[in-house]
Amino acid sequence: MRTEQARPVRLADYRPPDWLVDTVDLDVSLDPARTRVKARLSLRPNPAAAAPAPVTLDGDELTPVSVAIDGTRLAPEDYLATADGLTIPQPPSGPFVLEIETELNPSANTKLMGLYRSSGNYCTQCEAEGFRRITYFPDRPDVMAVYTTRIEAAKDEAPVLLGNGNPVEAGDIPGTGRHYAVWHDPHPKPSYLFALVGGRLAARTASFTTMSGRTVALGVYVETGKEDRAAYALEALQRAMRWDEEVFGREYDLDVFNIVAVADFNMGAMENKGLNVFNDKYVLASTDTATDQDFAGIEAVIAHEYFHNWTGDRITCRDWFQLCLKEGLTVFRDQEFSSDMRSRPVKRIADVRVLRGHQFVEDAGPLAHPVRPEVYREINNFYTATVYEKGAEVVRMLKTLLGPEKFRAGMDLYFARNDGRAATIEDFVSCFADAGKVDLTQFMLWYAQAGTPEIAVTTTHDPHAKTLTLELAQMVPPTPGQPSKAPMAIPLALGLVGPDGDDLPLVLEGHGPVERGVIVLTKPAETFVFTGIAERPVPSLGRGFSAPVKIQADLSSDDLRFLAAHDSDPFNRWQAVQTLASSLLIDNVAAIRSAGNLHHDGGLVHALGTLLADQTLEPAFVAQVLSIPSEGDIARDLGREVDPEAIFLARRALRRAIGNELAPALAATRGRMRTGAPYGPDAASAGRRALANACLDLMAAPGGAEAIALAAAQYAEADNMTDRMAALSTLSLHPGDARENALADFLQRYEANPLVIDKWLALQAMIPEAGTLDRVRRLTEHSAFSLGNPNRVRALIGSFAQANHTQFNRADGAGYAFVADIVLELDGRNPQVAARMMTAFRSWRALEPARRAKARAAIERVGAAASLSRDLADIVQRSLGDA
Ligand code: B3K
Ligand code: ZN
Repeated sequence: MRTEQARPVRLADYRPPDWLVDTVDLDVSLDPARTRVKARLSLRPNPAAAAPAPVTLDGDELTPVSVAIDGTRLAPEDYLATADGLTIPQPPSGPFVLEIETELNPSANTKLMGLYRSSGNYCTQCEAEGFRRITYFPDRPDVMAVYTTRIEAAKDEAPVLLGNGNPVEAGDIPGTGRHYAVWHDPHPKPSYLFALVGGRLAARTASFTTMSGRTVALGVYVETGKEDRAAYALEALQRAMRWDEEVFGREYDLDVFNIVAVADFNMGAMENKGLNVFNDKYVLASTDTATDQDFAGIEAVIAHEYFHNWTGDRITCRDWFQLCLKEGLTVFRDQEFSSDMRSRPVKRIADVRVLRGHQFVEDAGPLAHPVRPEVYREINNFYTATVYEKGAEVVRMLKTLLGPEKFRAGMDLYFARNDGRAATIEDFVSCFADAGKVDLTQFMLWYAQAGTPEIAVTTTHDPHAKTLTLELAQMVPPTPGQPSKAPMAIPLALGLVGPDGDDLPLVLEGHGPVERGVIVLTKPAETFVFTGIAERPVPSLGRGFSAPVKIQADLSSDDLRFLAAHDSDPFNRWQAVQTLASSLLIDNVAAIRSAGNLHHDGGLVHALGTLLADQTLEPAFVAQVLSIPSEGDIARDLGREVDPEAIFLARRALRRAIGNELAPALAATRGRMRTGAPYGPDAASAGRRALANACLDLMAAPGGAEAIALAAAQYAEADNMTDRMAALSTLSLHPGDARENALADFLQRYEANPLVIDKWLALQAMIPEAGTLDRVRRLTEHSAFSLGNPNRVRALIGSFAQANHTQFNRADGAGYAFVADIVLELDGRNPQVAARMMTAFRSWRALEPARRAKARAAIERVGAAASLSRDLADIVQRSLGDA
């Protein structure tokens, strides 16, 4: 095999399909190595297309068996079938029925795209282009058809057979040991939403009564024996279904909704119509196997996939450039759901941490791309933080600009106008322009321009005129293929906090009161004058993180401490502490690099102490405040000349200072938070655990024997995974017997549970010590590890490459070389996962010169390998592309 030459696909080249498919009848006879697929497609020429055209269908690694038109088998000269396509040069001029038979080997499918096996069970993954690995098809989302699927299998191998839509019929095939089931999905859908499952599975079931009184049978299917860990997922599904009715007016539309959890899955989960297939990481949970974070993740992903039923399935994407149409919107919806189920401010802080930690980083490097890309070589590489998380921010900005009522009206209009369609971003945004009677032309730049806008703010108070003047300048940095940018429409939610801590009325000179506290920047530079301001207030800018931008304001440390104590916006209270910590850390990184003395910020530690002592605050919020900027945050704020070792040392010094200076307060708070109540995964008790464990971690930061012993005791005595894992994570930062004993104990306790062992792999991969690379190398040989399972790879290799800044970026380059070797090995087996691992190099240009050269060499070595998948080649080429 040679490196696959990928032709770029461009949005500008979009053409409607030549042929439409009205119905698809599939007959799939499952067999480990020889699965037979008979597809019966009713085709008709697309009235919207040009002249009569040949039929060209996509395929990928297919073995054709036969082709027939209207019941007559085609002679070999009448068609061309290869592994990757089927062409019928002279099809009938009108509608016809095309029958195709293919043969597949699901057991040999290590790419986990198309039909494959996981723990012996059969399952499918078709998004983005996996259906073409099952049968020849116009595998593009604007071809929507009604599917009927007959699945047949050996009864002992696959007693459970599931498909999209509603069950129609099932029965035995006498004398063969085989049985079948027929499923019919009345809703036209694109091929990427097709799914089938067959296997030895057990279900937890429930029913849901929709807002109009219909009954839906719900099932969460897991590998037999794991059903007691599926209860939380099922409850989360019921909550999500109710919430979508209440908040978006969206009702479910089939008689059944099934979820199947599988152990081998390339991503989190998949929204196939009526049959969601999940990575079991986002289904299985119990008190002693899952952390609070796992429970929250399950709730969010279950909801996300369910919400796709309307935003993705009923209204799908015209083409893959429109991916954010369903993903950004559905992430926004799941964020809102979690906010309503849990704490809104804490959820917002957590989401912004993720956005900055992944999307801002992506936006600042060679893989930056717009929320709606204009070109791709491999679409699977565009399921990114930009499309998902920044895409969600863009939807959120629409809500901020329009206000909640008009936003809801815009959503209603979107559903009404586009139900059953394959839509575009223009279709979406025009609904908000119409419902809100606003011009969103400039707003569309959020979809087209990559890069994180930067806003510089200067404030001037004039006590005589009683005005506060904000001068704002915006700049969008250049990104690959986009050297210069136009100014964006940026909603900036703000407040002016008066000396007593209360918000002052916002009245704009020449305009009057500011509606909902939101001003909109549209020009490169502009000035806003607020009137009636007698005393100098402290501006609180970008409240609730109203836009995905970086704000550089001329606020003093005193101002920031004031906001930390008084801002009515909890997000900006948290942000004020982060900003204070970040500037100290950046100073100290410079000090370390020039062998100077470290600075101390007593004011910052005091501010933390005040927040810690404030018992009116939500514990989960205080936990977020205590969690100072990560190494990744500091690297991103620096943006250049990144020296991960200096960053680590500066951060460790601050954590030690906090741990030392606030020791009694931390211990007291931890004591208060540990109520001894039995474990429950609810947000309030999770928040108490988060705060208790944040305290423990800081208490142990200075490395004192007493605190380490406390962590060891918590590890040993914990009655839930959250507390046990938190203690282990604290211990992992302190070399010694306590750590090694706990790690050994953990393996022994949870050996039989791969999802729990993933935590053990990940934690060790993140230890910031020189010995870690050897440890990770040894772990790749461990029986608990397998390159064939994406969860194991992400836990061990992903954590090392993406979350261990000092060791992946070892000065000797050995971390880079190791990851490059693994990526090359993985690529032959699972290109999607290999490409994902390779994105760990995406910030290489920001490194200091010595590391930069070593990282570049590793990327170039991967690029020079004899045969690369299209997925990996694309990441390598773009990583090395012009800055
Ligand atoms: N739509 C899927 C992701 C598919 C990824 C294909 N490479 C899950 C989701 O976003 O809900
Ligand atoms: Zn999604």
